[in-house]
Order: sequence, then structure tokens, then C-alpha cells
Amino acid sequence: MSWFARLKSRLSKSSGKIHRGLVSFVTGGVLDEAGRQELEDTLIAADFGVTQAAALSLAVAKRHRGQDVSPETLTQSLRDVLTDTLSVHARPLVVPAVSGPAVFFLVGVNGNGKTTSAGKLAAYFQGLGVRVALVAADTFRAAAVDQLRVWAQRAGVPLYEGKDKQDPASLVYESYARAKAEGIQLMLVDTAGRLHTKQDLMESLGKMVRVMKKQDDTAPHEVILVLDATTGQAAHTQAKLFKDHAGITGLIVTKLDGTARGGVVVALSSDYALPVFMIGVGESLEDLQPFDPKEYAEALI
Ligand SMILES: Nc1nc2c(ncn2[C@@H]2O[C@H](COP(=O)(O)OP(=O)(O)OP(=O)(O)O)[C@@H](O)[C@H]2O)c(=O)[nH]1
Ligand SMILES: [Mg+2]
Repeated sequence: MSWFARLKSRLSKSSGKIHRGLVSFVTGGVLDEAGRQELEDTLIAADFGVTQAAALSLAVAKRHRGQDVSPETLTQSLRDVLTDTLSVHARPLVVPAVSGPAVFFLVGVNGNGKTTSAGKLAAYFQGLGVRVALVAADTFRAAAVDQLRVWAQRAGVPLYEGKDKQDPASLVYESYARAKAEGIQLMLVDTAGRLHTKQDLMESLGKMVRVMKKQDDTAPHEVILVLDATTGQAAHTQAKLFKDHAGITGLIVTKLDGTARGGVVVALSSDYALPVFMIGVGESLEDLQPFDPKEYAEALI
């Protein structure tokens, strides 16, 4: 199955909900204010968020106000305005040309999919011919290191691991020197999702960033927040927290396959002015892919 076909089928809970919302009010009618409201409600129900649902429905209404619209016309208009909205902050995740290894951190709260995304990204970049190393900076849980080791083996990339309960910042520091010596082009750093408090977590990430900068003041080159699409409002709370305190540069949104909340990608990117680098629609290696606004809009609507 092609990626687009898989994306479409995995987003079916979300697209089905939106489709039912659209056909229920558009059949045989003009798009008046009541119709626009219904479109807005449909989008809110699919987790587009109040702000984006209003903006998108207004943009569609502007095109067709007072006109008879078929579901097909409305669908196409919604796809178009959605593509435009998603394109505002979009940028691809690429390995920058730097003299030493590029460094990407994967951060986020526990269970969101950091470790699996790190593993899948390793395989993805390895497949593009980049020399990748995975760094197991979730040093407090042996199981976390074991989990990343399995991904490293699957992707065929080296795993850099610390001593038991080594300070993650010290592991990251050592890993950079090792990566440089071994000709690694990209270090993917998997971090812990749970410390005693959120403040501890932010301080730990801050320390990792500071020690990186001692070796390369342009590093880390990306700090990627991994969010779970099924969590609704919690994803927003986390986006705000990590944006304010951890200097995140973009998002990976996982678990879009298990949810009717596909609009959350739009809300998160727009509300926090962040690119969505990759989306996850399942547990296998090829289920994490680069985010493409047009493709996503077509699969969702
Ligand atoms: N259905 C589905 N499951 C996913 C996706 N991405 C990750 N998962 C699953 O989510 C679970 C948690 O993923 P992890 O990668 O361990 O999450 P984590 O953020 O590293 O968690 P901690 O290390 O506890 O902080 C695993 O069972 C993954 O297989 C996805 O896109 N779709
Ligand atoms: Mg993990």
C-alpha cells in the first residue's frame, strides 16, 4: 500500500467524522451563516480547536457565501483552505550542513512515542544515506535503553548508552565527542518523559541543551516535541509548557491512527506557530512519515 493510501485509511476515524458532518448540512442548501456554524461545529468536533475551526469555516464561507454548494465543492474548498493554513508553518525536517554531527532532541511526556519515533527517524534518515547514531538519554530506566536498543538494531545504527543512572547531560556530552570521532552526521537523542516534577524535567532538558552548546553553539539543531494525538487538551498544555521552557523547534504528532481527533495537527501547528515535522499513524517502521500539508488535507477531508 502506498503511504497516501495508508495515511487515508489510518485517518478514517477522523475523516469519517468530518464527512458525516459535511453531508448532514450541505445537502441541497446554500452556505449561509447557519451552514458556516455547522461547518465550524464539525471542525471543532474533530479537534481543530475553536480558533482554527472559526478561521477555516470563515475562509470557506468567504468563497461560497450565499451560493448553492455541493458536498464536493465544499470538500474541495475546505481542503484548499486547510492546505494554506498548514503551509504557514510547514518546513521539512532535514539534517543541517554543520561541521560536526547535527543533534536532534526528542522530548515530551511519558508514553507519547519519543522512543519509537527516535527509532523510526533513525531508520528514515539511515535510508536517506545519513550516518545516524541513537543516544539513550533516558538513563534512569533500564527498560528505556533496552527499547531503544531494539530500534537501533532494527535500523542498523549504533546505540550510545550511558552507565546506569548516568546524568543524561553527561551522556549527551560524551556522545557528541564520540559521534564526531566516528563520523556520525546525525545524533538522535531520546530523552526521559517522566521525572519527579515537570520542573525537574525542564531543568534536565535545559542542562542537556547547555552542555551541547559548549561543544557546538548551534546545537541542538532541532528540539522536537512528540505529542500523542489522542490526548486532546493535554497535547495543547504540553505544547505550551515545552514551547515556553524547552525551546522546541517543531512537532511530531503520533497515534493519529487511533483517533477521530485528526484536526489536532492543525490546531497545534497554528496555535503554537510550530512546524509539524512528521506524523505517526501506527506502530510499524514505515508508519512515521514526513508531514505534507496538501497530502494531509486530502487524506483528512
Ligand atoms: N497506534 C500507534 N501507536 C504508537 C504510535 N507511536 C507510538 N506508539 C505506541 O505508543 C507507545 C509508547 O511509545 P514510546 O515510544 O515508548 O513512548 P515514550 O514517549 O518513549 O514513552 P516514555 O519513554 O515512557 O516517556 C508504544 O506502545 C508505541 O508503539 C503511533 O503513531 N500509532
Ligand atoms: Mg521512551
